[in-house]
Amino acid sequence: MPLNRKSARRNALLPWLVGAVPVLLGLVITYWQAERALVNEGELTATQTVGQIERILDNVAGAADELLPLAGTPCADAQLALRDQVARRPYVRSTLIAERGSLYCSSLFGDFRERLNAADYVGGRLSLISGNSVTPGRAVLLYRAHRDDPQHPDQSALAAVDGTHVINTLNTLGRHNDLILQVGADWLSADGQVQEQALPVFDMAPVTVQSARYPISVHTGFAAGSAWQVMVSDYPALLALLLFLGLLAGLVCRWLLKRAHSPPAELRRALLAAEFVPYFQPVVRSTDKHWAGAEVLMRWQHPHLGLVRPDLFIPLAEDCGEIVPMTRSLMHQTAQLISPIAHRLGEQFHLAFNISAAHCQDLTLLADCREFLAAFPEGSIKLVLELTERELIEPSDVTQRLFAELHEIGVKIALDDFGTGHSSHSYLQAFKIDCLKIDQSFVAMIGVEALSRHILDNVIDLCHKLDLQIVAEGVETPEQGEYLAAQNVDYLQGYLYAKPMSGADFVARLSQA
Ligand code: G
Ligand code: G
Ligand code: MN
Repeated sequence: MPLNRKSARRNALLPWLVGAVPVLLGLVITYWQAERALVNEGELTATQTVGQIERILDNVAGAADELLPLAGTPCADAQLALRDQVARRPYVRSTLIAERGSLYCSSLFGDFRERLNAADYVGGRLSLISGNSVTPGRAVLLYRAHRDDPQHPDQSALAAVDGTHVINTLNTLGRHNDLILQVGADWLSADGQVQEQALPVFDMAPVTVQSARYPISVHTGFAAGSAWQVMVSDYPALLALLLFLGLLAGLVCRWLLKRAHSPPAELRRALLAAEFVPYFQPVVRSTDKHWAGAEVLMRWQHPHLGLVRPDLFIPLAEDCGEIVPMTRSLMHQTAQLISPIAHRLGEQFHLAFNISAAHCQDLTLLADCREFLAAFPEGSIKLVLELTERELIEPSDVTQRLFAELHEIGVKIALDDFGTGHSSHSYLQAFKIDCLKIDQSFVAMIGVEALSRHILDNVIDLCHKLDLQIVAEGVETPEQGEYLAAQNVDYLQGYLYAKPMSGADFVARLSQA
């Protein structure tokens, strides 16, 4: 059924929204997980880095401590011991000894002279420099062992580590993160640069781990967007699954929406919303033109489309079986409208409902008719069911029983659109037909030309021979009405007498009478 534009737009949008929910939710959770993984990774790698650099420092500190007793002795006596440390310790690049603020002997040069400024050493022990005269531009970490007592005034032994060892550690342990070694105000990053300015600021998950044994700390953290990179590189299968789930959710939603708005579902919705209402077209007696009854015609009071004609939705309702509860609803509404004024109606006022093949598959119609009749005082109305001749129903055991029992409770059966189909005498008997409704196409032949009128006369003649009651449909002119009355047609129905009208109008007209 057609929908209005606003709800159509909403229905087109909804699957996208539903599909986006698992994707967005999954992305949020995965992002959060990636972020936590980065924090853990930062803490772990910083701790590992501190441990690794502590091991390097232990190595050089061992050299300095061993050489300290030699501080103060002449360089010629100490030089071999200085070189011995360089040769035996893997991380020691060079060793030196100093006395009273002056370096005087080195493993590389032997005798030499250079100032030693104790204030350059953090805690008097450790200094990070960007290079020295041997390897300018290559970072060096210097460890200093020191003693100062009356026998050994201000004596030091120094051991130097090539920065390359530290830089390698920073590079191997920092996979997603930059690791930085800080010694006092100086810091060394994985690119080998020693700097003194402010430490870089990390956008995400900054961590600092300090050594308990040396005056060093290691900083790490992540650039903004690292969590996204980790998501893409570490969870590709999960992301694919999220997309798949989103797609699935969207498609299922679209399918459900389509089903909910399928024509049969739209009919069910309309039925629940009581949008199928009865209209009434009076049927008059041909003798005095008084109302003898009415045919109940279904109308769909659609919220957006207005009043929908039955030929637009009855075939669909018949196909999907919805016609049975729809007709039941029509009967309920009719009983509610008419039963309060039943005492004002003439004897045996006819109320006719149209039924279709779907009604003849079981006995529910019988129960519906019983319920309808029970709403009225005994004998005040006559219930008529109209079967169309356009589509004849296959007689079966069920129809046999159904129509026999309908007959027993006093329901009359009319054959609608008579003359348009091929009902036989046995068919009329099988369905216990009481009344024939001559199709309006025959009535329209009156006054047109003689040949057509002969066809009508033959149909009327056939009706008389079958000895059944006759209703003529589609009477529009007084000439047609008079002609049919003269031919002893019992009842007349058509615009000449009244058009189909709403329940309220019908009750109002009945009450005036
Ligand atoms: O009322 P009229 O407007 O336009 O009806 C059109 C067709 O719909 C007619 O052939 C009539 O028999 C059929 N029709 C109307 N109401 C019902 C109904 O309640 N049930 C069935 N099966 N057909 C109906
Ligand atoms: O159930 P049936 O097929 O008899 O349906 C009656 C149909 O005929 C309804 O659609 C009703 O609106 C229509 N109808 C009733 N009276 C007249 C009439 O005088 N002229 C025309 N053209 N249609 C009519
Ligand atoms: Mn009818």
